[in-house]
Parts: sequence; structure tokens; C-alpha cells
Amino acid sequence: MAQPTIDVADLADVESLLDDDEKAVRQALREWLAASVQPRVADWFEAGRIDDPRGLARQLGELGVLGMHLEGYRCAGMTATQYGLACAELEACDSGVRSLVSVQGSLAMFSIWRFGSEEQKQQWLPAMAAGEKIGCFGLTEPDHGSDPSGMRTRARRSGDDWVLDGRKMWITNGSIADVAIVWAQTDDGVRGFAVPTDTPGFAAADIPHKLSLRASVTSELVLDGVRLPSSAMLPDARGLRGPLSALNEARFGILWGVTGAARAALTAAAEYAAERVQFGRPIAGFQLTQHKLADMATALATSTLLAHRLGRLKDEGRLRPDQVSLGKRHNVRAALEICRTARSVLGAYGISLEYPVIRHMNNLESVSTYEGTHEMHTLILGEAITGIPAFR
Ligand code: TGC
Ligand code: FAD
Repeated sequence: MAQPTIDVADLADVESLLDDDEKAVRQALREWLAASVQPRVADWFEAGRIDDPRGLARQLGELGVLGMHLEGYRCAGMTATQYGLACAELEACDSGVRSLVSVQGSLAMFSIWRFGSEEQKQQWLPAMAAGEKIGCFGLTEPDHGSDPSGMRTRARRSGDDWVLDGRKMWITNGSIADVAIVWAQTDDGVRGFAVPTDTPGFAAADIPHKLSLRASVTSELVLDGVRLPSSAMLPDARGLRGPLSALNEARFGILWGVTGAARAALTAAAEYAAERVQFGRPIAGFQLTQHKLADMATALATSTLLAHRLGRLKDEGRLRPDQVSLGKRHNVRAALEICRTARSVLGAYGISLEYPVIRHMNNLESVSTYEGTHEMHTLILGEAITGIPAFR
């Protein structure tokens, strides 16, 4: 039978838009993941735990992936497009591995890098870039997810200190973190704090029963009279603009990352369809299967082109938040659809962890919810298009 001569995961030839440095960054990470993470990740998902998350973080630090798009403080200082390509490789392995990197680099490290004092940057960033220290980012609360403006976690003055009380929910890396970036209400509006997790009154408990992002630590944080010196406040973040700026960074990584998950699912489906014989011929030869493959490949090509374009805009310093929402909303939805379709191509094997498809599919349900749900990004785009906010 005729073999395909094209790259089914890159029908638009985005490959030719990449320069040699971008390809080299991607290749190095791809090879390391294939040898070190890919063989283990389905077991981690099945067990609901990464074997040695701190060890994994140190290895990712050695590779220069943590905070790789930040300058200085032993960060790699790479471009946004290089960071995006790295996210796609990580998420082709598993969204949980990309989450670990996103939260560390784009949420925790970025918040300190962008809003922290020089002392905070020196204290945390080099060790976080090396993966020796892990960070988490606490914005969501039990009663405040899509609408963080109503958060109840409170920081009050006590002499020169701050005292924090409240709860944060669904926090990636929470129980393995050395530092939690916690957003809290003060008399001066929302402010951010770098909270060492060994401070008395801080506790983190993992959230059980997840059927998605199982190769990722997700925790609840409890802050019960956590007393911090005044130097723990991030001085340059005022109001919700602080955490929402960090979210732009992480959402950018996601809009690239999910193209990796989609690529893995499409590739698995195309290979399976070529080999699986029913009614005397490979199922790839049936028009209905070809329709699925054409739809999946088209959706991936569109997503990859969009990610590439948004990467170039970010590298030129002119990527707007609504464009980040455009990418997050489109690419996550497209990746979910690709995984669901790929799952059907694999028949019964589509529900087995022997193939990566259902793992990616389940993970993408979380990715569609976190960092702003599909609906929130619809409303952000709606406001950008009409000028009328429809959130409330
Ligand atoms: P709004 O009044 O619109 O804005 C408040 C202030 O923030 C500014 N702003 C932004 N700044 C930078 N980037 C953005 N994307 C921004 N969006 C808004 C805005 O200009 C204003 O500034 P200022 O100076 O005038 O005060 O705020 P709102 O309360 O109406 O909320 C808007 C809304 C709904 C879009 C926002 O709350 C939102 O994005 N909600 C979704 C919440 C969310 O995404 N949570 C994510 C939690 S972290 C997470 O999920 C990590 S998952 C990690 C992983 O494992 O990968
Ligand atoms: P809700 O806000 O209660 O929303 C429920 C539903 O209502 C959604 O479909 C939503 O779109 C819809 N809805 C809400 N408001 C409107 C409206 N105005 N119009 C139309 N529909 C609306 N958070 C962190 O701070 N840090 C983390 O590290 C982190 N990691 C996470 C990891 C995982 C695995 C998961 C699943 C979540 C994580 N989150 C984290 C939390 C995540 O950001 C929130 O789950 C998300 O913002 C949605 O909040 P919610 O779950 O409270 O849903």
C-alpha cells in the first residue's frame, strides 16, 4: 500500500518557518523526553503520581527549561517561540509535565521576576531555574475560580509583618513547593506574597480522585495565621493586573503546549489506522476514517500556525492579552476535538493507557478549565470584539 509522503502533523509546513536555533532547542528536549519521561509517564498517570517530582524538576532545570524565557538570574533567556516549542514537546509527553514547567516558569518565577524585589529575585530565581526550589501559584479559591476579584484570602498588617489567612484550591505543585506565590486582599487591594512553604500556619494537601492531570500534583493550600516579614510582599504587583499578567505568560505556553498533545494523538491515530485491518482492508482506507484524519490534521495545522504567529508577535513585544485568549481558546478546543476523534479511530484501544490518546484527552479537560475556562476566553474575546464586558 502507498505510504504517506507528507508529515501528517504539519500539513502547513510550519517547520520551514523555524530557524536552526529553534529546531535545536526542540530537538534536544525531544530526545531527552523520549529517553527519560516518555517511557514512564503512562505509569505515572495510572498511579496518579509522578515517581520523583523534585528529581524531575532538577533534571528540567539542568536542561534549562525552567523560566527559560526569562532574562538573568541564571534563566536561559530564550525567545517566546523557543519557549512555545518546548511547551509543545513537554505536552506531547503529558500535559502534567508541561504544567509543572508552566507553573514554575510562567507563574511562580515570572511573578517574582516581574513584580519582586531584588532581594526576592536573588533569593528564589537562580534556585528555581535550577529546579532546586519549586514554586506554586495560588489564585483560585474554593468559592472564587473564574472570578478571582472576590477572593477571600486576606493579608493584614501586624506591626511590620503581614499575617495571611485563607484557602487556595486546585494549586499545581502545591504540596511539593518551596515557595507559594499567594494572592490576597489587603486594605490596598489585591497584593502578591512570596510565602516560604515551611512558614508556620502554611499547609498543603493533595486533592484526590482526579481523573485528569494525574501525572501532576494538585493541592489545596491552607493559610492559617501565616506571619511573614514585610519583605515577603511582591512590591510591584498592585491589583488583579499582577496575577492576570502572569496568566498571560502561562496561557501562551498552553496555546503552544496543546499542539504537542494533539500531535501525539493524531500520530497515534494515523499509525493505528494504517495497521488495523477490518472488512479485509486497513481502516485508513475507509472514507469515514479519512474524513477523521483530514479533520484532525487540518485542526492541528491551524492551531500550529496560530501558535507560531502568536509566538512571533510575542517575540516582537506586541502580543495582546485578547490574542492570548484567541490562541488558548482555539487551540485547547481543537486539541480536545483531535483527541476525541483519535480515540474513536483506535476503537477499544482508544480507552487503554497502552496508547497515549485517552490520557491526553482526559488531561485536556483540565487544560480547558484552568488558566481561564473556554467560556472566560470567549467572554474576553467578546469584549475585545464589541467593547462590552459581559462577565457580570
Ligand atoms: P478586570 O477589571 O477586567 O481587570 C482587572 C485589572 O487587570 C487588568 N487585566 C489584565 N492585565 C494583564 N493581563 C490580562 N490578561 C488582564 N486582564 C485584565 C485590567 O486592565 C485591570 O487593570 P487595572 O490596572 O485597571 O486594575 O477584571 P475582572 O475582575 O473583570 O476579571 C476579568 C477576567 C474574568 C477576564 C479575569 O478575572 C480572568 O481571567 N478570570 C479567569 C481566572 C483564571 O484564569 N484563573 C487561573 C488561575 S491559575 C491557573 O489556573 C493555573 S493552572 C496551572 C497549570 O497547571 O498549568
Ligand atoms: P467556576 O469559576 O466555578 O466555573 C464553573 C463553570 O461556570 C465553568 O464552565 C465556567 O466557564 C462557567 N462560568 C463561570 N462564570 C461564568 C460567566 N460569567 N459566564 C458564563 N459561564 C461562566 N488555580 C490556581 O490558582 N493555580 C493553579 O496552579 C491551578 N492549577 C489547576 C490545576 C488543575 C488540574 C485544575 C483543574 C485547576 C487548576 N487551577 C489552578 C484552578 C483553575 O484556574 C480554575 O479551576 C478555573 O479558573 C475555573 O474556576 P472554577 O473551577 O472555580 O470554576
